[in-house]
Amino acid sequence: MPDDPFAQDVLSGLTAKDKWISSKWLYDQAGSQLFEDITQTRDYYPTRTEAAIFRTMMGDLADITGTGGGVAEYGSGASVKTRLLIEAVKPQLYVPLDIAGEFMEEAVAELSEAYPDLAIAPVVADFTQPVTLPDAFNRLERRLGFFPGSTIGNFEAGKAGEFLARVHRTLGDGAYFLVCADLVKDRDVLRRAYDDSDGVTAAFNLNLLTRFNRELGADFDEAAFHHEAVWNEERSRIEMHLVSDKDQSVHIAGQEIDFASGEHIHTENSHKYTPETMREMAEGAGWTVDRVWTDARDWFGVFLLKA
Ligand code: SAH
Ligand code: AVI
Repeated sequence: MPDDPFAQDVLSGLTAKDKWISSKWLYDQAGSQLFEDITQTRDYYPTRTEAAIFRTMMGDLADITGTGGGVAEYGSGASVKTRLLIEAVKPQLYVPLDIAGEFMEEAVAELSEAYPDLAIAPVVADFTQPVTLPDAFNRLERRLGFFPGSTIGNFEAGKAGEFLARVHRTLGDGAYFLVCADLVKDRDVLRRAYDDSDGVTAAFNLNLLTRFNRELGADFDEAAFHHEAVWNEERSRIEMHLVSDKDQSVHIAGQEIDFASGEHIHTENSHKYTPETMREMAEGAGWTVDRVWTDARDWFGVFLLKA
């Protein structure tokens, strides 16, 4: 087995009986940009629904949490919606945290230009593991965690609760955590959002194979796989898969992997919650639910948790 965690994860996922890859590996430089492109498609409703909720509630949030403290954002990506939060809660320190370091660096450069007085201390880390926030953040009296985008949905159901408990320990007593989750809705709306008519989500998913070729010396033919999005009713989640169009063998990190025609690589879960299932999970992880904001259609929920 190679030392690199990416190579190890990919090899163990592709040699499993049911092939799978953790969705955290979708975010290389190209994948991070493709996600931003998804947010601009007509079919992907979560980002614009969430941003519309933010525009209505950020003033109330600032009244509750106070201003001038620290904000730590998990999976910050391009930090676009963060601006609405920064302008309302006026933090003195912003800690973006992401696995995609280079993409985050570019986002930080743009934010520094827009907010020259804001101190920014980026952390490159994998939040499926324990993470350490900078001392300068931990020392602040007002600490607010921020987890937008419904990225909580990308954890396995049990792992999302474990993550919330870990963040509770990391942020500490008296902290707040603003967690945003996409809610259960009509399955056709969901399916379209994950198989958009512009093909951007398909490109985002297939980019994983391009990444394997570039970073792991693999020889995937991207044209011999296609993107599929399926709603799993029992588990309340949209799943992304890459499906092999034929019997084929692929080489990766010194191993040969066989694919039967129609065989799947499961590449992402996107769980959809209800206000009740989110509350239950947050309380199980030691949080109190302070406020919940949704849109008029109840498509998306913004949950303010208090430690
Ligand atoms: N917060 C932004 C981006 C969401 S996309 C928004 O709401 O639009 C998900 C982000 O989480 C990406 O930037 C991705 O790189 C990051 N991410 C995914 N898995 C991660 C992990 N395990 N650890 C840290 N960051 C992760
Ligand atoms: C980042 N995450 C919340 C997105 C989602 O909706 O699960 C990633 C994504 N996958 C396909 N489209 C968008």
